[in-house]
Amino acid sequence: MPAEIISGKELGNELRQEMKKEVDQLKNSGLTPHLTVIIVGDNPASRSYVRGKEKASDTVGISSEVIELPSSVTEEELLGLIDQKNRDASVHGILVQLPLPEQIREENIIVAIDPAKDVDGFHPINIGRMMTGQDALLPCTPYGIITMLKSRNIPIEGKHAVVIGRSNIVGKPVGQLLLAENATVTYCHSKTDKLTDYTKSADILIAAAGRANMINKEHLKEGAVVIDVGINRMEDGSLTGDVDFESAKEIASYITPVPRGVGPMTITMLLKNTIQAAKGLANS
Ligand code: L34
Repeated sequence: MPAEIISGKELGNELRQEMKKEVDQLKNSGLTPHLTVIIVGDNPASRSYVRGKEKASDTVGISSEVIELPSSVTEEELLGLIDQKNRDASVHGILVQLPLPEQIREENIIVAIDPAKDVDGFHPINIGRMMTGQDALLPCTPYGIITMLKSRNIPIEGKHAVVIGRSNIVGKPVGQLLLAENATVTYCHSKTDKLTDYTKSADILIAAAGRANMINKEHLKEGAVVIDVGINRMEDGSLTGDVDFESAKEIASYITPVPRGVGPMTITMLLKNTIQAAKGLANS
């Protein structure tokens, strides 16, 4: 039986409808969640994602502003802007779209954002809180992945979850969230020897390496749940995941597509975090 497809687009839209109701209520009580998105330079992919965030905010009634800075901006100037937004009580969420130009050290930017406004969940304070099981703003992509699994009541406890990729924004934190759900977690990465030995025993496989079609049915155990985080732009302009979808769906029990899989969930969880930050619950 071919795999069931988990559409992040559909699930995201359902969740956004619920969020709209909550935002309406907050607005009635005088609180309009506000998100500030900062984008540096003119990377077309970043522009497209930021436009998606702006549109999605609008749909649920979150007020948003996008601040565009030239690629020549200095670290000092960017830090100055962040400081201003940290102090502005009408701003509940601050997001600096990554990647940043070379002259700016990403880690300096991430730690400059007030952890209570860090709707990306990238600040070491939020990462530390997440890892120790405390209230935290969670990184959007990992949070979206867990939400997709839960939406289908996919068991996590006691299962072998294999994460391919160890980035700070996806691989590392998604492994931590799966661990918190009592999975047995294995991290694989570009230096892993005999990758298939690990993937073959995965009940849940998270492909977040950024290599187009690197996973196919030969890597999978029958009935595996396959979450594809890759967004690889092909020469013809189309988007492809890290998973060969047509091959993998023959053997998986559940699979996420690219596009319309994890990407829209990343944006949906950003909205959720912005509402959370506006309510002041996280990090309080
Ligand atoms: N600070 N930087 C910061 N926060 C983030 O959460 C991100 N990310 C990643 C890149 N840099 C970031 C995103 O927003 C990746 N990412 C992201 C968000 C949304 C989508 C993809 C990546 C998305 O909506 N993807 C659509 C296709 C969009 C298209 O056609 O270009 C999809 O259906 O997968």
